Amino acid sequence: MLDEISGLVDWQKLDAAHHLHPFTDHKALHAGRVRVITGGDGVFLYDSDGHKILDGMAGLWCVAAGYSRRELVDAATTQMLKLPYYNTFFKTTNQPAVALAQRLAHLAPPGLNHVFFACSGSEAVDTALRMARVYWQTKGKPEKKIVIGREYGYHGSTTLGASAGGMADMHRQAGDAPNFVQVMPPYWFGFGGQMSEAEFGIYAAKQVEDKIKELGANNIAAFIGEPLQGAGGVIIPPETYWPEINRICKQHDILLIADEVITGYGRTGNMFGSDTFGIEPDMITTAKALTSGYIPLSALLVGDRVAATFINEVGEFYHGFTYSGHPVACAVALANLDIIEREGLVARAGRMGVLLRDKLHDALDDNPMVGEIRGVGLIGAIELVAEKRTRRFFDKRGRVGQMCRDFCFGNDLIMRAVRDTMVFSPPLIISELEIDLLVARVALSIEQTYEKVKKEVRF
Ligand code: PXG
Repeated sequence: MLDEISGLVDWQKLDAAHHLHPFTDHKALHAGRVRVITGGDGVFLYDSDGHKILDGMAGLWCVAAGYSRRELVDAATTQMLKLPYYNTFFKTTNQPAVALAQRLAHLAPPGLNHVFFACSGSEAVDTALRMARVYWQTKGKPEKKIVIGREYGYHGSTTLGASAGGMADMHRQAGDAPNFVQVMPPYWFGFGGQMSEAEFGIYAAKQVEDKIKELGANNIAAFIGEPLQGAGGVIIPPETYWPEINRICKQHDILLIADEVITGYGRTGNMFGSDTFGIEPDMITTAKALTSGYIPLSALLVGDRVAATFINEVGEFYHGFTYSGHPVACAVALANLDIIEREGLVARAGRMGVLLRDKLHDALDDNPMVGEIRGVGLIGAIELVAEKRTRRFFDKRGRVGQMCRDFCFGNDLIMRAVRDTMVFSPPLIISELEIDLLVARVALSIEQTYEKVKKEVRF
């Protein structure tokens, strides 16, 4: 039906008339032209203007297995024909949900053997925060309510997720639930490099401990952190950071929640970011690559101490969603994990990530505006700075990043700009040739940005 009428419809106009987009300034959007994506294949997207675009972001960090995987479509179709929906409330389950829970328990780091399903990363985070509160209530410590997060952290867009994250704009727009505080992120490059990376990792972790001492460990439920901060600009902590956070959480009896909505299922070159960074979490939130984004699904992996409390002591947990354990979503996730395992995408992410960074260094190290290239597995960032030697950022943060992002779009490459940090996270199936294409397009875009910046921006 859509195909038949597509040539007759002004999709841009219709979109502007009725569609409110997420994280969008609509006035600015309507002044320009919305892009209509019509198809996808492998690492490429197609738009209604006939462009073939290299998706350097895997959608929103999620399309691990690439677009147009027939196997995932077949898994959904088969399950839809058999049982399109039933809930997992009221002493009921379904086979795909059981099989997926077992498989995730097997894949998870040691000690996490239970799974709670929801539909989005935000809901998984909300569930984790709720479980943390109920855990402490059950343990006779109801005053343990505060959750510590980090500036630039992103934990989703429900009111609790926005409050747990460290995005000031989101806090301002009603993301201000009580009992959330933030400390500094382990952003070594942004901190200016006065300390060695290892020293800075300890220093950033110490801010968590100082906050605990300030507020009292008896008032704190949990620390929540992404293994690396994705939406905040792919902030990769120094190696010293997470072991110290493990120690601090254990010593002060605080639950540790690793938000792996971006890092889960291979992105960093291990199945979980917790494996890559040596994190020992009580709970892990996952979503995105669990189904490669083909269908909404999230899974909260729950560690034994918390799970045992819920199973043996809590009684009823008054929480859940209509689509928790949705059979079609779980069937797609199982097929997606088959692809990830069969094609060795996790180890491949590690290998291809090294290759990608090597090529980026070759192409960009001489550019005076490139302050740092960093990454782990197939996720990374390029810092654009006003002065390379002193790591000085541009005065008006975000302008140059946006400029560069627009050049990328013009060159048929999707990258995200976070402030003036260009971030990338391509599908894990990206080939060496496609990496060459990505590097060529990003190098060209940065060169074009530099030429424009020289003319227009006061350094
Ligand atoms: N936690 C983390 C670490 C995330 O990255 C969420 C939770 C929330 O997931 P849902 O499925 O509720 O969106 C995320 C999502 C961006 C961008 O522009 C990042 C996300 C979502 C949308 C945009 O970088 N991350």
